[in-house]
Amino acid sequence: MSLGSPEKYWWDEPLDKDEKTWVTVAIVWAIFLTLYMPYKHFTGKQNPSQEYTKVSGDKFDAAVDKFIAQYKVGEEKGLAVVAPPPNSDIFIRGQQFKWDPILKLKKGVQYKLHLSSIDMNHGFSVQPVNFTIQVVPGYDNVLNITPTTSGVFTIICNEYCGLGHHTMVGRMYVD
Ligand SMILES: [Cu+2]
Repeated sequence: MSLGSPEKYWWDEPLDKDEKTWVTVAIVWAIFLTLYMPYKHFTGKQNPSQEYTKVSGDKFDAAVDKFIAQYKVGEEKGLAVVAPPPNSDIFIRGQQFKWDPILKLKKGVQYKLHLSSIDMNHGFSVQPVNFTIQVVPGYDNVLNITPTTSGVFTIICNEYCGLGHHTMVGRMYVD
């Protein structure tokens, strides 16, 4: 028995009707999603627009220390608790393995939040509101934020940053 030789151009055949349908569906869906992402950026409420500026780790470190010295009201778990005035520049520093300092904010008041890391990439994630920003060393993420809910919020790191990653937990108070 012989199997014979396979057809030389077995792949060079017109598309089947089902194939055509699915390829069309996939392309239409991809185009829809591509347009939906920028649309949601502007109309959705989950992604705040932000600005980046370059900043050296030393400079950011010094700015955070100054901010803490200026508005410190207490201490908790070895971290400074800071209560900045409304409409001020506020800072959170990411580093292995803490979010520093702990902020005490007021509901309905706008602040200019500066976020950076002084060692490596971290993921700034506020729970349970699920607000997430990637924090990269060398860049100051500047966000105008207005807390809309009061309570105690937990800040976790959602970018693996080393052995103590799971212990990188911060806190924020809004009242
Ligand atoms: Cu981490």
